[in-house]
Amino acid sequence: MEQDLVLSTTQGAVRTLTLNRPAALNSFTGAMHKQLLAALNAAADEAAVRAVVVTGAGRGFCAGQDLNDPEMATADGAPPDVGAVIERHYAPLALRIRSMPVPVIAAVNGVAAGAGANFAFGCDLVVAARSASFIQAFSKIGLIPDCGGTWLLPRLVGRARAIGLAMTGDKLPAEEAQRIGLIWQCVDDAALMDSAMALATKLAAMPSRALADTRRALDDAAQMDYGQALALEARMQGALGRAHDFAEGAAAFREKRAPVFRDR
Ligand code: T3D
Repeated sequence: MEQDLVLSTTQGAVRTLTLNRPAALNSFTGAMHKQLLAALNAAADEAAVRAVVVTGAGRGFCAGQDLNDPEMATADGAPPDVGAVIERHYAPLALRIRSMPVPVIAAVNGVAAGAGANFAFGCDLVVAARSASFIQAFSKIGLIPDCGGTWLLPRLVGRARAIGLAMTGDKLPAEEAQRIGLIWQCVDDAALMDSAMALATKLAAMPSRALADTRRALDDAAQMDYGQALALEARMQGALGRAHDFAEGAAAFREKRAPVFRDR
């Protein structure tokens, strides 16, 4: 029987996905990648799901690639094709997170290392327990940041900090990660899941399509000059302006009532 390497629960409009290999700090195997991608696709396809929380079982969030995964072994003892593993698993995961039709919140309950850290940073908002930490572990084993790290880190914290974190591989405590703007919020350990759920519930009641387009506009604008970004805003705003949620939001404001959004 296939093991549940990713647990899926739903509370209201919030889907929580829990990485579930606690004995190996939820490090990624090929099998866990497949289950995670399937779970994200399922959440994306269900209209009733309006926010996703990802977290880890046990004391860790995710320790990156499982360095013992049989998928990394080659029959003749030759070096593994790490690039192929990235293309097969990490790039699709990073792109899936960034194209979700609803906000994705990482609730980082413990150490997030290597691709586990960059998987979290690729999410829309990162809430971390005070005891959690982030490690760009790649340099210690002769690799470069992956799972989007080379793109995400300098954009989140600037080149000086990005290269410092990536080259040293030093552990960055959650409080410091919040202080330098790498994550959204650091909270007491006991408050982690309540804080993440409160944030997810708030976002789930908001206009999902506009939130997903906000992510897309910020990502796309980062590659553009000012004029191109203004044109992008006009194009996207034009489409949103014709959609249900804008009419509903504006009507609800005028009528002094709570809006009911449905676009996705
Ligand atoms: O194909 C590719 O490789 C390309 C993709 C690369 C992406 C990457 O993510 S590369 C980076 C891979 N990750 C790492 O190098 C991190 C390795 N882990 C650590 O450095 C430490 O475990 C931590 C700093 C994350 C946590 O340290 P600590 O002292 O809290 O825990 P621990 O005792 O080291 O780990 C607990 C258990 O988890 C332990 O198992 P055991 O001895 O109790 O049976 C340990 O072996 C296991 N574990 C932790 N990380 C991994 C792992 N097992 C396999 N792979 C891991 N990455």
